[in-house]
Amino acid sequence: MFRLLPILVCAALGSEKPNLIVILADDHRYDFLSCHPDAPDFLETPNLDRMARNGAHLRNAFVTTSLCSPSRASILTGQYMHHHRVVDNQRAVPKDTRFYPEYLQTAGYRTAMIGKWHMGHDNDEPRKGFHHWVSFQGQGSYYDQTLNINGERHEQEGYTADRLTDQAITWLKSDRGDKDAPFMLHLAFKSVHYPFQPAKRHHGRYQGEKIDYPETMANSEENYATQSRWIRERRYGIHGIDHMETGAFDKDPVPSFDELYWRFCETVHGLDESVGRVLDYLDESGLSKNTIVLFLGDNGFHLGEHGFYDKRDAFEHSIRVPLLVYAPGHVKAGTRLEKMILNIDLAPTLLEFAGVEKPVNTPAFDGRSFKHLLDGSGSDKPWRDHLLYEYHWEWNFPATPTLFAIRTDHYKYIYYHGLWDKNGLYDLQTDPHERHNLIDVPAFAKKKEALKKQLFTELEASGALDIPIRPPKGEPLHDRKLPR
Ligand SMILES: [Ca+2]
Repeated sequence: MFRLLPILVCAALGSEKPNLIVILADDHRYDFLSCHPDAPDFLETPNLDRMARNGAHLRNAFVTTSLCSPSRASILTGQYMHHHRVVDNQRAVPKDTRFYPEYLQTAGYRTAMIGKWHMGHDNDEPRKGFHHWVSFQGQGSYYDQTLNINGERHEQEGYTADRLTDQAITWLKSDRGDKDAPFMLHLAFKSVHYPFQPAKRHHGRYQGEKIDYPETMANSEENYATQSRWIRERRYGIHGIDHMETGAFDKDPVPSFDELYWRFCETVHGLDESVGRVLDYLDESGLSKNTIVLFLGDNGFHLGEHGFYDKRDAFEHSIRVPLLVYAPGHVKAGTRLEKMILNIDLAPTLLEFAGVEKPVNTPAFDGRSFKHLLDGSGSDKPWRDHLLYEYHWEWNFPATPTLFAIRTDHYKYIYYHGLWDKNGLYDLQTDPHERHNLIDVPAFAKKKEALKKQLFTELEASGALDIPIRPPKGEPLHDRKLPR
């Protein structure tokens, strides 16, 4: 009997691979968690706070490209945009793309994708790697969204985040097939992407609350004195706060910033409720003992910083994302991580938690596993001290140029490609709002040159300088509005 024990232990461990749930929010700012010191005072996200309190808050999480489709592709491939080649929001993924859920599926996991896919506008059909598929075309809508469920379209009524949560809980409860197999769920919400539409029960919840406008929002000489010219110019387009979402014509009045801000917060609150329903089910069913739940955003979002609205650029509010992990059996409550974690790190991390090796002859991950930082098994090991960021100019939204950036804990250097304009250099410790561009300050000339050299050495070695130019596609929102 005694001799059999190791075999039994192995079998037991083998059957207890952790379940994995990734909850992906759209355009959710890193600081819009009510437990974050910079959150608006009135914002309530009790369930995200609960994840942070009972799990880990990774306080320096970033994307390597701040745009929906490229970032989603990075999360699912573990690769930079220049490797997976989903370079804008207009095109489907290349045919040979490999997503990490495929590897989990091969290793015996039951896998589901529920929610917004948005890599290619026109196709809601099931993609490989998932046993169960619930999605819709492109951006989808906040209400009455028809869902493609495993190849068949089903009309839905009500708030899309609620319906997607219903779908997720039903799958967890009864539809995931072999209950002894571990599972992986990718649950991607439309919330909180524009046009911010809260659930009807939340509409107006924050109306009239005091908004703390960012320091860099005003169209003042002080704010733009040292900045590249394109930054001020962006105010006069669809992604500037003076003309946001005015479409192809210079409509008047411009939508109210305050109204958009309140609706954004109310939409975040509804998203938080959905997260709470998933966590409640996991706790009630006992699944949370062996399930790793990650919550993150696909990119950041400006609400007035630098006069911006939207994302894409390399400033902090564009590239930072919220990242929380709730995994009672694996991650200690109250864990706080300050190290820089990237969207390309998710796939290798989840595979390591699952004990699944990436199959041979599959594309290399650019990211690295942060499992040892989360579970404390190697928190003293060396970790990255900088990140690389890339964004390619988009025909549809031309205000933001092609750019490359390198960010350390102390400095950020931003190179703008193809512009007769200044580049950017910011001291993040003395100037966290990135208002003072140091690019022309002689005392920082050596720092600037060193970061530029490092940026281009690493981009070139990785193959990132081979920028694809593709035929323009989709609606151009080129209009440059009049200053107001
Ligand atoms: Ca997004």
